[in-house]
Amino acid sequence: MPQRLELMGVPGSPYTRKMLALLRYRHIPYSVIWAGYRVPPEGYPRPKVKLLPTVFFPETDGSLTPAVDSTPIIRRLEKDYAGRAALPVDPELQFYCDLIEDYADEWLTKPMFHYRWYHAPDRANAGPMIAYWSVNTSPRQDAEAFSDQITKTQFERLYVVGSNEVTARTIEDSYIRFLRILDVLLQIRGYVLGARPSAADFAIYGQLTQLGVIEPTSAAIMARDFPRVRAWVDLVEDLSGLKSNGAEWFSPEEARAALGPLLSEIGRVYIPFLLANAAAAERSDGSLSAEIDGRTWTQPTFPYQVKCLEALRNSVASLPESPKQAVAAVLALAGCAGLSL
Ligand SMILES: N[C@@H](CCC(=O)N[C@@H](CS)C(=O)NCC(=O)O)C(=O)O
Repeated sequence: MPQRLELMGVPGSPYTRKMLALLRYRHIPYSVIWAGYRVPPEGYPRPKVKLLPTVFFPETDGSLTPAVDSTPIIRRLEKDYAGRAALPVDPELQFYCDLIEDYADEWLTKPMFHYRWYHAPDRANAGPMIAYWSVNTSPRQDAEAFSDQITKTQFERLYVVGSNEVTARTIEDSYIRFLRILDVLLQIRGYVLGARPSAADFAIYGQLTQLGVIEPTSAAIMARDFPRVRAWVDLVEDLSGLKSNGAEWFSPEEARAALGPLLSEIGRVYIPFLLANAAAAERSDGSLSAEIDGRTWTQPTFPYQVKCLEALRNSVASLPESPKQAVAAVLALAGCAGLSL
């Protein structure tokens, strides 16, 4: 029996939910360690960077190797486990999967963090949830104290994702536009890249498990105006029973037609942000200021997202000639030309 993969995470972590749904779909045996304080249990190795989820890979000598960052972990699992792949084989579709997964992980997480901590009713909801996700048996007094502390800390960290009075409208408008685009896209074949789920679907699902379920303000918008998307979140929770036989990906031609609106949305908000972030890092500026969606966007420079831009550019550059030309045309049309050097 293959040893079960062990994953440490919390229900309130969009990336934890992304990974759990992917493991279920791919029939990869796993155990989840609910660890609120991101501290591995006794006897487990600590990852270099404390991030949730942390996946513990079993080594042949019985030891465990901790890994963080869902994107490279998913690509390792594609190699380690056969069948029910979550990455398309076609190089052009694989690029769209890389781009949309990154947009969900790095931009959609801005509305997720914003809607959790910006508005008072959402803050009042999130604090206690995090307290009881961490220690569900916690005496009420302790939970309230932890809730107050984490609420204060996270509220004061809103600027890290760029959430402030000026950008609040930019963030909230981008969330609603995304839901409208996803609602239309899902009608075509049920998932973002065809009739079977991809890493991009699980990344989107991860953020929507919070935006559409936990945060009252964003969840109310999704339930009222986009019930299809709200229902989709529950379906993707567990796709272990989904029969993948014959369920096909879009052809490159179908993908170009279907993904236009989503790629334009990525070109409208995420790519301008990525380029401004990389330029600020290049200048060793501690913060970036850019125009996004007609409003000023200011936030601290984010080194990890400089790597995201590099990875996306490498993903374009490593495409075979003919898909590369097709992708370059699609990116230019969508305002994402900054990805193809
Ligand atoms: N790129 C990482 C992001 C993981 C991440 O940021 N996780 C959050 C919880 S959702 C975390 O651990 N944040 C650490 C912190 O808030 O300091 C992934 O895809 O796994």
